[in-house]
Amino acid sequence: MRILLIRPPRPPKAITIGEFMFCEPLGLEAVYGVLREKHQVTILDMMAEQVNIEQYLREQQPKAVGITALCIDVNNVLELARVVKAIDATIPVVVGGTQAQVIPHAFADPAIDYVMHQTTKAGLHGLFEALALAASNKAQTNNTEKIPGVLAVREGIPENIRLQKNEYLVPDRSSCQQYRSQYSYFGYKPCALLQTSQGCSTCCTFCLRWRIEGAKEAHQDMEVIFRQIREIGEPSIMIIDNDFLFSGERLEQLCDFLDREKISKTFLCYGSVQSVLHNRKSVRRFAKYGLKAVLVGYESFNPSELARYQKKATVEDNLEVAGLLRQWGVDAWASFIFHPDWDHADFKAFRRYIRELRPEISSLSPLTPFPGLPAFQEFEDRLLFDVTDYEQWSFGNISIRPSKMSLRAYYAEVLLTNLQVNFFMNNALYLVRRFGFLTLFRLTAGGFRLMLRYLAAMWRNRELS
Ligand code: B12
Ligand code: SF4
Repeated sequence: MRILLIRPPRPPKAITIGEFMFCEPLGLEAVYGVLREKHQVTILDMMAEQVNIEQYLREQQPKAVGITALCIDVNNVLELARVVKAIDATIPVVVGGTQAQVIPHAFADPAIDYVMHQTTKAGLHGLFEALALAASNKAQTNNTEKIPGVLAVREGIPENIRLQKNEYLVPDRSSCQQYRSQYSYFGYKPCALLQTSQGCSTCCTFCLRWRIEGAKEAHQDMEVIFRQIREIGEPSIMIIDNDFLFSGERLEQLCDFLDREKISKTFLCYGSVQSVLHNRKSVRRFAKYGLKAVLVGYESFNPSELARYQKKATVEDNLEVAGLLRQWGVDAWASFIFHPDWDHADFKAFRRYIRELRPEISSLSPLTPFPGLPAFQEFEDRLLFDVTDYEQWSFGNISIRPSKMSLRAYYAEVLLTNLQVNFFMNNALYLVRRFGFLTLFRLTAGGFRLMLRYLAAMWRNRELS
């Protein structure tokens, strides 16, 4: 069967990091890797390629369409599904991805046929074989209720669906060959993504990762990872595990492999403060084998906030790790969360702290209490928009009414902090030295567009102030 898998275009209003970069659609590549065993599959990445979708569908004539979705994509997905149905109402539309997993109800729409809320190899084959059979018999598919992870929209989506972890599926990166030169991670372009484990046992109250991937780390066999590294053509790889520095033993195995096979690549990864402290020797060795930047989730400058988020590191640990990484020639990129209970003094203290920490790049997001997370209950009565206002749930938007100042004043503080960080602290000299002028220009332009989106959001929300 001819299957078209689509990543929707960037939503017009959402405040996202997409202003700076976007990466390969790893989930769709994983689905492709399974389905191409039995079907003819194509990926259309609408973040990378602008197409007239009606014309494209007429030319490609898919017999089934699969669309991947994050929360911010819901409206785009529904719109795409309606276009598919307008062209040929018999083409089944299947939605998968994070949003299908965490809020499948978002896709209870006549234009959607199936929602895959848990993705496994067996489920993918089960569903698409049933669809292929129905297409060849020109009949409706009736026998999907026993397929694991599949919800048939016409039968209604039950209220209390248990969130279940997806199977680790090896992505087929050749599926996006025509787009690969566009995928980047901050200044690293082209850059591939790699996942070596799932889950996180830290279970921070504001984070979806442990809900999506499980509250316990599940590591993939290193041989599976080595095979992928051998195949990746890009000079840079971003490892997307919650904390790739977690196991000294695995770091050593990776370094041995890179040494043995004489592979020279740049590696970026997420890493925790505690892992750097525990595995100093191995992290330092990894730096010699290509580790160039660690994205550290510092989250706050305030000890009581760190405890409330269930972060195990202290403010002092944060400073020590920033120093160690710098000493080893590894950039410490920082991510922080703006808490809705900050007052003007907190914002000032935060800007002071970040100057002391001196991260080469910082990403800042307002606390977002996504439905289903412990933080949601805590802030439910202070939400500024509805749960179904999907595009707003970008993790870049201010979603909780501030308690210590007006919304307008809070927006101004967020803007000022973003301005300082993006244009003064994410220092231009560093960006030019590391990546060259073009990248500086690309990231600065992204910073401007992000500012404009904040200003537009501020304007839209003016009546809430
Ligand atoms: C790496 C990552 C990024 C990277 C790379 C993303 C990219 N490809 O461009 C960067 C940093 C660029 C990024 C950006 C953003 N991200 Co992000 N990201 C992640 C992270 C850590 C891993 C995602 C991943 O690749 N997982 C591995 C793949 C294999 O899993 P998967 O996509 O879920 O796919 C599986 C199934 O869902 C299924 N599947 C996927 N698609 C389909 C389609 C069909 C038809 C079917 C049947 C099945 C299926 O197949 C796979 C099988 O295992 C997740 C957290 C997490 N652990 O999930 C957050 C996460 C997905 N991101 C999130 C968000 C909000 C964003 C941003 C909007 C943030 C912002 N403000 O800018 C942007 C939007 C980017 C965009 N539209 O592409 C949220 C999504 C919340 C939600 N409910 O949707 C998450 C969960 C993190 C969080 N904050 O909680 N992100
Ligand atoms: S913020 Fe990081 S440490 Fe906390 S649960 Fe999420 S992935 Fe784990």
